[in-house]
Formats: sequence, structure tokens, C-alpha cells
Amino acid sequence: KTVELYYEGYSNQTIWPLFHYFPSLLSYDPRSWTAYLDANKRFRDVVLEHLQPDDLIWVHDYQLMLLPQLLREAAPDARIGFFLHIPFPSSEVFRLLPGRDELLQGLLGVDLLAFQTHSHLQHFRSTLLRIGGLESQIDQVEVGGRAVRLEALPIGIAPKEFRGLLAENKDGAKFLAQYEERFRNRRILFAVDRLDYTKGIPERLRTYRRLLKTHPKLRGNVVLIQVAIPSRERVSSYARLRRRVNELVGEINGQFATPDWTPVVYLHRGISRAQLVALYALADVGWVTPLRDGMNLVAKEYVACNRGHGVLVLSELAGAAAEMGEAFLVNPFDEERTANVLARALRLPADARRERMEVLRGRVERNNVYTWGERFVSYLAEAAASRARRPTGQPPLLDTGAVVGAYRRAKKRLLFLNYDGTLAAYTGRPEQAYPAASLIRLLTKLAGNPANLVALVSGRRREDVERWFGRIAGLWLAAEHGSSIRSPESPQWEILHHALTGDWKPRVLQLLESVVERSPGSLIEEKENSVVWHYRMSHPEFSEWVAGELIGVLEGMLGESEVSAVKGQKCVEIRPLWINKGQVVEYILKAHPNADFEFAAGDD
Ligand code: GDG
Repeated sequence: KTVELYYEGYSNQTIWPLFHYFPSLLSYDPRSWTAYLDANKRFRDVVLEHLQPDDLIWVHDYQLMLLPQLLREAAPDARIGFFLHIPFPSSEVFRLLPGRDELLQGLLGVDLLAFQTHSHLQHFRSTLLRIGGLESQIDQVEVGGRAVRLEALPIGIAPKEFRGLLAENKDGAKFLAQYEERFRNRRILFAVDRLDYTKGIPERLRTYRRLLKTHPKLRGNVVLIQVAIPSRERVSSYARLRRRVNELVGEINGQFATPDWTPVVYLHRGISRAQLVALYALADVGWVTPLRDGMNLVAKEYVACNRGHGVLVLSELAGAAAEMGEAFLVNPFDEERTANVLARALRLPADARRERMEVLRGRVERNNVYTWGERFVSYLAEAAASRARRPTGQPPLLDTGAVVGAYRRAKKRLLFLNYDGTLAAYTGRPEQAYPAASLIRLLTKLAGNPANLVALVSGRRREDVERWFGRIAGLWLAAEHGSSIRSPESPQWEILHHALTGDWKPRVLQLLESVVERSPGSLIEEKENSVVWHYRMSHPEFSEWVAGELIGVLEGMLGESEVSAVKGQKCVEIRPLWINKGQVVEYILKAHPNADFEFAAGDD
């Protein structure tokens, strides 16, 4: 039951169609999600049973996208990599997936995450940003202080093993001789795919029909050999496809065949590897036109086995197209143009065919499956080693044991704690980030210890800080980045700096209002000494660009004044230059020169 819901269900009726840009074929049953989770957990349990300290764990493909994080939770130090064999879709398509957030989290449990192409990697990054709210770099993303390395590692084949079958006296060579005899004087177009709607088989057959219609001279002189291996036959969309392909083959042969010529030779079954390489070697055209494909190995196998006389007609929607620019690249949905490209490819002089094929072959030889595997494994080992050293881009982690020891030994401790992004996570709107009851309890306990001086140093307005934390006994409060401070003994705020006079605020507010108009979802926060434009809820890339533009305009506008624009976490704050949280530290240190433990936590 689990296998059916997990494999035929969530894997092949939900993820597969969606990741190949067929949202209309997506079907989703909530029970299949439970089964997917269950199956991934079972894989985890088996891996954990066998895991040794020096192992590398390499997880493959879309059926196991939850496994990395499940493993990470159970074995935090494990070295884990993941390779996705199918495309990673654009974020707008990924958005449609039930379970999308869990899948993203699941994948991010790795040290190394690799895709077939740079485009898939870019789609993943933009999905992280738009759906997960996570910024990333071209080759890595940080998740909770841990770096995840991102790579595009196109898979290859084992070219020599394929070609080996064509050596003298080998089975491949024998089949080739038979086929040459059988198809003498005819040019062969060859296609082999799993019978899958992503492979573009009906489109190819229709294109072939068009080719025969518009190029009558080809009739009797070309043969399309289409091998379609039965696949996932219990899924209804596959059964429908099978009927459609049968009909088309029947129609074309019925319309064009003559007593001594069959236009389409159709095999609905697998063939031996020896027969396969013989057909690759024979074919004048390798016709590889999926509607979407992670890579497509058939294209590479054809190139490896071809004797230099053939041409590769390749869909630009296959991952392989990124590395195979010397092929004839086509859009398989455009049947008219594809038919013309085929006619042109068949007319191409032998020299030009050989030239293209040689370049392609060189690349298939070099980027083979062994170099692919070695690269993956060495990148994974590197990524895991740098995680173990320290998370990239971050200051070194504090040694918790040492901090706790120093805390225990100290007689007078000073603790400076920032609020947003430090004690509370960022939320869409600033007012939603109120403190959890557990945080209030913790601060009450810390501040209640007579050996501690705890100061909450926030950028927020006095009212907010006071409303949330004003009743905690012994707690120092600092608001608006340290422009005012309140000691626990007095209910009065002490102003470290008085608000500036001058007309900067109305001018800045007017400018910000126009920016809010252009960036839906963004908002303005007004404080006594400063103004903030928040854009966490706005379009991530556009608003980042607007923030840069805004700072430029503000710099010109504020010129030599005492006020400047500072970029914060998804916000731009306009405030007097002299305001900074450091002055709170200075103020308190001066009053407590005997402190023997000073601890500050903040994110800005
Ligand atoms: C996934 C991704 C990605 C086919 N017919 C016969 C036969 N084959 C072999 C071919 C080739 C393989 O099956 C098919 O590989 P593809 O890459 O074309 O496609 P998927 O199965 O969809 O694989 C794909 C791949 O993973 C690897 O990362 O390229 O994009 O979808 O090797 O030769 N072999 C034999 N008889 C057949 O009739 N012996």
C-alpha cells in the first residue's frame, strides 16, 4: 500500500508531472503525501542502521527529497549529498506543489545539492528566495548557520562500454550488419524513450507525418524506428499515451506505406543493449526531442556510438542541450520548424556532419559518468569538511562550554541583547514580532539575578520596548538604536541624544510614500528620531533593487546633513549619524567598570 501511494502516487503523479511542467497532469491524494514521508523515513532508518563515521551518503532523485533533512536530524555530523536527475522547475511551477515547504526543507539537510544544469540550479535559488524567503549565493546557501553547497553537475555516460559492444565479433556489430542489410539505401531516423508523456513521442510522430507530407521526395527513402519502453503502466496518463501513440503509428503507416516500405517501425518493448548500440551506430539522425528532460542520456549514447555520419536533432528542453550546442536544437512543440530542421539535417554534407559529431563526441568522452561521480564525491567531501570547520561567511562559533564556564565564574556580568533577528525571528510586519511568553520568562530570570545587568538594546520605538518589556524587574531598556535608555530604577527614559530639528523628516516621508506606491507590500515605520522603509513582504528582487536606488536618492537629498540612510535586514533606515547601539554599551560600561563578563548578541 505504501509503495503504491509513495511511488505511483506522490512521486510519479505529483512531483514528476509538475517538475516536467505538466501541471495539468498533476493529481494529489493527501494519503500519498503521508506515504511519501513514511517511505523516506524507512530509507532513513535503513541508512542509519548501516552508517559508519567516515561514510558519505549520496541520495538520488525526486523520490527521496525528504531524506536529507531526516538524516541530518538523526545524525547531525553525517556527510550528505543529493543529486536531482530530473529538472528543477521555475518557482512559479514549484509553488503549485502540495508539500512544497517540506520538500525544500528536506533538501536543505544536505552538505552538497547538485542539479543537472545551471538553469535548474537557478530555478532552485529563485524558489528558495520566493517561496522559502532565503537569500543564496550562486554556489551556496546558508541555513541556520550551516552552509549548503550548490552545484550544476551534468551526468554523463560510460562511452567506451557502449562502443565496446560494436567491436568486431561482438553482438552489437552482428546486429549492425543485419540492420545495414535490412535497411540498405534507406536513411534511418532513430528514437528510443521510455513511453512517457515528457518524451514527446506523439509530437515526434506528428512532426514525421508533416515531414513526409511536405517533402514527398523523402517517402520511400527514410524510416523512423521508434522504440518505446513500457513504463509506469498503472498510472492512467501513461495508458492514455500508449493508446495515442498506437493510433498515430497506425495512421501514418496507413496513409504513407507502400508494399515495400513501412514509414514507422514501432517497438513497444525494451531491446537488448547490443541491439540498441547497433541502432545508434546505424542511424542517420538521432531524434531526441523530449518536451522536458533532466538530462537525456540517449542523446549522449547516440553521439558515442555514431560512426560520424549522423546528426543529432535535440530538444532545447532537455538538460543535454546545455552541453550539446553542435546538435540541431529544436523546440519540439513547434512541429513545423522541427520538420524543416530535419529536412535540412538530412541534406547536410558529410563533412559538416562529421565536424559537428566530432566536437560532440569529444565532450561526451570527457564529461563521462566516471568524472561526474568523482566530482560529486570530492565536492561532497569538501563541502562537509568546510561545514565541520565553520559555517562560511560567519564569524567563528562561540565555544558554548567556554562561555558557560566564564559566566559561572563571573561576579558581575553585563549582557547586551538586541531584539529583532536575535531574540525574535523576523516577521512580515514589525508589529507581529511580539515576544513569546518563554522569552519573557527567560529575561525575567536573567535580569532577576543580582550578579547580572541585562540590557535590551533595540532599534524599536520607546513605546514598543516599554509595552513588551517594561514590567520585567531589573531589565535595562534602550530604544531607537540607543538614542534613549531607561534604567530599571527609574520609570523615566533618559535621552542620550535629542531629536534633531530640521525639515528632513517630512521630505524623507514624502519620498518613502512614493516608494511604497511602487512596491506593494512594503511599509513605513516612523519613530521619534528615524524613519524606516520595510520591504520584507514586497517582491524580493524588485524591492532589493528599489532599496539600492532609494539609498542613492537619499544620499543626494540628505547631502552633508547629520542624517543618513542605512541598509538593515530587509529595510532602509534613515536616521542621524550619531545614533548607534554602541553608545549604550559605552554608557553602561562607564557605570560598571568592575564587570568581569561582557556578552553582546545582535544581528546588525
Ligand atoms: C532520468 C531523467 C536523466 C532505453 N531504452 C532501452 C534502454 N534504454 C536506456 C537508454 C538510457 C536510459 O535507458 C534512458 O535514460 P534517459 O536519460 O533518457 O531517461 P530517464 O529514464 O527518464 O532518466 C533523465 C537520467 O535520469 C539520468 O540522470 O538523463 O533526464 O529523466 O541509458 O540507453 N536500454 C536497453 N534497452 C532499451 O530498450 N538496454
